[in-house]
Amino acid sequence: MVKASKKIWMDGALVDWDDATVHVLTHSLHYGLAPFEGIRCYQGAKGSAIFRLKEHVDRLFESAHIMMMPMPFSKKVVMDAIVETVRVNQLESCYIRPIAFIGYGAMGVYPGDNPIRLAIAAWPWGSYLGEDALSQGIRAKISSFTRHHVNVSMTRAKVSGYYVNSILAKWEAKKSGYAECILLDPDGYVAEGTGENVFIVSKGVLRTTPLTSILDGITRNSILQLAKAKNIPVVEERFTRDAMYVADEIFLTGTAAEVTPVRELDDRIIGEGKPGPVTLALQNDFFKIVRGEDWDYSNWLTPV
Ligand code: PPE
Repeated sequence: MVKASKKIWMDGALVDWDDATVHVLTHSLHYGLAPFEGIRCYQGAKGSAIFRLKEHVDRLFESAHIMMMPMPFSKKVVMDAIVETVRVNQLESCYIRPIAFIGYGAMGVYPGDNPIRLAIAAWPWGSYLGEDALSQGIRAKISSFTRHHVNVSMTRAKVSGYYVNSILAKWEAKKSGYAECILLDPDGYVAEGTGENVFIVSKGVLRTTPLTSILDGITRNSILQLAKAKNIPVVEERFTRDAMYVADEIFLTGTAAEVTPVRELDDRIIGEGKPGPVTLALQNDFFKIVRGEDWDYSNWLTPV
């Protein structure tokens, strides 16, 4: 159950949590076109700060642009509104969900000039993939569902409707007793998790899927930068599921999932069956940065 906070920002004003409702004929509810973001705010030594706010707002606007949805507010207004939403709710660390959607008006797939609306909610959200996921790693499977073909879904856009694919895959994984699954692209190469990007470490080289059939994850981008700063060789190229089976380490990245090690894939133990050294080093760097303990990356944080 989501833990309610006090206020939600809707179309330019803060309303009470319980009043943030929409009409049942809201266009996006029927046809799934709602660009959204997931952002985290962390409590650190110097107070709370939002991680890579600008990049998340840029991606929200890119998603809307891809979907031919003119955003009703400027980026500056949206960034300020996100900070304000965290502040009024007096949340020290939280997850922030801005969502743009097509409102009430015409029905039918052509949205015409229905209003474009924007809401921003924030609530406390702990570990995404279970209690010990970050420290022990998770058990994952390869999904029987295929990730979107790039000319069926615009995978660079983070849009609600695309998550039907993720929900189906997640159900299958959970029902089979796994914490998460990884989807392959239509050519059979590794794509991404239901809500995470995928990394493998093989013989000291860090590999991740290229941006062809996946969401351009902001955590992924952060990890790539951190790995380069550590002089870890990094390759962005396609790889197969069996390359994952024989990898020394696997981990998933995402705003919600943060940096989650994978200790088992399709019932095969990965590496030593526990988070590996490269994963742990990058995870450690990541958490230091989000908690404001690494000044080199203070420009990734927006104080609340
Ligand atoms: N791929 C997908 C499909 C995805 O949904 C996410 C984020 C990522 C990669 C990683 O992107 P980034 O957060 O920018 O590093 N998934 C969001 C939604 C999760 C949910 O269940 O809701 C998230 O992590 O906020």
